[in-house]
This record gives sequence, C-alpha cells and structure tokens, in this order.
Amino acid sequence: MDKISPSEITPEHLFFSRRQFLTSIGALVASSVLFSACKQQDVLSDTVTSDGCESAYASKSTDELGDDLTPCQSIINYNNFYEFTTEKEEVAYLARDFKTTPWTVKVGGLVNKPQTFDMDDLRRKFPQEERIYRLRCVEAWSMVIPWLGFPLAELLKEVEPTSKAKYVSFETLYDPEQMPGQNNRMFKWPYVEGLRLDEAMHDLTILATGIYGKSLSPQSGAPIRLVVPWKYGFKNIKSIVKIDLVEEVPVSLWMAAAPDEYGFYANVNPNVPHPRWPQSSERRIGEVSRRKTLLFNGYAEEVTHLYDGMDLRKFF
Ligand SMILES: Nc1nc2c(c(=O)[nH]1)N[C@H]1C(S)=C(S)[C@@H](COP(=O)(O)O)O[C@H]1N2
Ligand SMILES: [Mo]
Repeated sequence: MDKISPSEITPEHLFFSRRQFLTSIGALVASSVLFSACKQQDVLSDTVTSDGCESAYASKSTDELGDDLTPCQSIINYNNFYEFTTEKEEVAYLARDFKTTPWTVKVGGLVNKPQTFDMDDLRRKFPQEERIYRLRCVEAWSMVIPWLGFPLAELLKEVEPTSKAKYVSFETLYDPEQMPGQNNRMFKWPYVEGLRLDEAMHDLTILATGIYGKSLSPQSGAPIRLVVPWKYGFKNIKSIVKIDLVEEVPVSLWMAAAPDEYGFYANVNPNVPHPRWPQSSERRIGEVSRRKTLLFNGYAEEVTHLYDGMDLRKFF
C-alpha cells in the first residue's frame, strides 16, 4: 500500500510545524492566539445551512466537569469523515444527500444469535438516552457533545457472544458512489474500527443515533455511530453497517495506514505524544486558549481498571 505523507493524514501537522517555526523566532504566544481565532471563525462561518440546530435540545448546559457544551452548529460543521473529504468544514456539504434510510446493521461473527437490525428495530428495542461526553480528536481539538444513544452492551447481549469472542470489529458503509472520499487510494476502505470485548461492554460505550435531541446528520455519522469517550475520536466509527464478534484483534483503517502512529487502544493519554505532535494539551472548539488534556479524557476513574498491568506507552 502507498505510504501516506504526514500532511495528508492530518492538517494539524501544518499547525504544529508552523507553531514550531514561530516558536523559534520567539512568537509562540502571538501565533497560537491568532491561529485559534482564525480557526474559530472557520467553525462559525455560515458556509453550511443549519441542520435542525434551531430546535437543539440538551438537558444540561455543561458536562460533569462543568465544561460548556459545544454549540450544535460547531458540532455539525466541523467534522472528520474521510469517506467524504479530509476537509473538516466541507464534510457537511458533501454529505448532505447521503442516504441513510433504509439502513441495516448486521451483527454476527462469534455469537449464538446473529441478527440484522434495521434502524427502527434498534430504536424500538433500545431506549435512547442522553450522554454528555467530551470528544478528543487525536489531532488535539475537542468538543463536548450531548449524544443520544444506547449502550453497545445492550445490543451485544442480544446476540450472545460466544466464549471465543475476544474483540468487536465495526465497519462503515462502503459506497464510493455516495462517498467520494472512498476513491482515495491512500486508505483501505471500508473504515474499520475495533474494541476489546470488555471495552465494548463498558457502560460508557454507546451507539449514538442523535445529537442535541435530534437524529444524527450525515456528517456526524448517521444513522448510527460508535462513541467511546475515553479514546481518541478516530475510534468513534461512523455510519456503521456491520458489527462482528471476533477472536483476533481487528486491524483498523488507521492501524493499516500508519501503524507507528495509530495503535489499537488509542486511549487518550497526555503523557504519550503522537510521533509528530504533543498530546498534553488540546484546543476546545470555541475557546481561545488551549487546555490540558486529561488522562483517559477525564474518564480515568471509570476505565483505568480495564488496563491494569498494561504498559500504556507500549499499548498505545
Ligand atoms: N467512518 C468514519 N468514521 C470516523 C471518521 C472517518 O473519517 N470515517 N473520522 C473519525 C475521527 S478522526 C473523529 S475525530 C470523529 C469525528 O466525529 P465528528 O465529526 O462527529 O466530530 O469521527 C471518527 N469516525
Ligand atoms: Mo480524529
């Protein structure tokens, strides 16, 4: 497979190399303030028509740490969804006609009761609840998002994993006619992600079907996507059509594309820099100054036990 050059994997690379350059001429503070201000303008500019944000609903205005929710318009106009484009501010437009009905999710592999669910089945069977989570992209920006969804564990219990099942693998729809980015030969499509079975069964892990009290828009991974809040954003695979219980560790799209940079675990860890930039701080969308990144994205109390005895530097 073709090797990817750093700048193609993430535009954030440009940010850091530019910042390093400016640091060397002693203008660090000025440059990061300028950069943040200009990014914010990008996020808020009205290049995309609003997508139901007028009637956005959330039960609270902050997460459990007291951090403000990211505005609905920012959440749906600044996206990573490489099936459409690598340009975050163009995803919403390019995905506007993405067809998400009918839609089925086929759940199988090492299970006693393989099943194909359509979205109505899923909505009827599993009550949708609100979960306010921080989302921390590996590129070092973050948001606070009020999701609607249900625990992945509920779905997995329904299909009864066998004792052989050790991991869960997820796949996004493959449809290059609708998703022009899938013609990008730099990546091996479809997008694949995976979790260890105990991570998948953890109560924080959800399948999300909505944001701010409304169904997901295409750019956010409609009609159903994974949300695992203590891991980097790329684990949160969008527009899922297939879930398999498997014995071997799944190879994600990112592991295949750049194995030295993206591991299977991808737990948010401020102490383990990405090979090309630090992970100790992040830019919260809508804020000017950077904030410190929290171990496990602030969910350490809930998830540290999953990794007892593991070297978090080695298992990145
Ligand atoms: N299928 C698919 N899922 C994906 C991605 C993608 O490109 N394709 N990008 C990931 C990355 S890098 C991040 S940060 C989050 C972004 O989710 P958001 O656009 O809803 O904020 O989705 C993740 N899920
Ligand atoms: Mo990301």
